[in-house]
Amino acid sequence: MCIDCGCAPADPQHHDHEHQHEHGKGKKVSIEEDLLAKNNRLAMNNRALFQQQGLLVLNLVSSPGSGKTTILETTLKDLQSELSFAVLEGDQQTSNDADRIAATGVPAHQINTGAGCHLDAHMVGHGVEHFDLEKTDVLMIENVGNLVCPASFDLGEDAKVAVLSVTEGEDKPLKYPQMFRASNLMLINKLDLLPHLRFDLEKCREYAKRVNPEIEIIELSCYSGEGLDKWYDWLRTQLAIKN
Ligand SMILES: Nc1nc2c(ncn2[C@@H]2O[C@H](COP(=O)(O)OP(=O)(O)O)[C@@H](O)[C@H]2O)c(=O)[nH]1
Ligand SMILES: [Mg+2]
Repeated sequence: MCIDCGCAPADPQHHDHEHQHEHGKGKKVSIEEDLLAKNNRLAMNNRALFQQQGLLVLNLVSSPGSGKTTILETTLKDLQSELSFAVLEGDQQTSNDADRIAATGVPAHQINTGAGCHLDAHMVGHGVEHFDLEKTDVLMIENVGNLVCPASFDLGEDAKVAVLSVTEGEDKPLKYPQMFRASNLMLINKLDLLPHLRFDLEKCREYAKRVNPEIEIIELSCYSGEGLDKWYDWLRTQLAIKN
């Protein structure tokens, strides 16, 4: 486990950095393996529960400010008459995002991770105790904002959805390959800002496919509404596959 951030990243460079600490290599690696093995067991339990309830579960991951909460707010407003949602909000501190979601009328629960840089399966297992899963079609999980730690932690979700906004630069899939490899879908958000930037959409798509040839890509803007219909169709398709 990383002393600095409390997570178990899969990045070998991160491990090299750890080895400069006083702990022995073997011991550190085995603590990481235990942590991830325990998380994977709990994620399996979550997945079994979600399966039993016919629940579609999406885990939204991104750097801070790419638009996860805005995408959720927009999606809930547009689709809540068609589907029943519940939302788990992960953040280190504050209940700001859960408050924003609750304002749409959808059940929301905030999980504060404190110093932790990601949600884990244990937190999610307890978080869903706040919802009536029998009456829920889709559980949305907004993970803590960063493109590193959440990649290593299975929450029992059906898919990770990586949100990348055009203000972040097209090279991010190459810089954070673990995250884009672990994700089933990449949403490129804030398309409305493209005229003001030098973001290369074509390159971004190519970089994402280079690290994960299977990844699906949808471009959208919560402000202009462009591309939202494709995201909603993707969501409906996932639900149909599940049930
Ligand atoms: N221009 C533009 N801004 C957006 C869009 N979506 C979100 N934002 C803004 O980006 C900022 C961060 O959004 P937020 O949803 O809080 O990001 P999060 O940290 O990933 O949850 C807010 O000021 C949003 O209004 C979009 O499609 N276009
Ligand atoms: Mg947010």
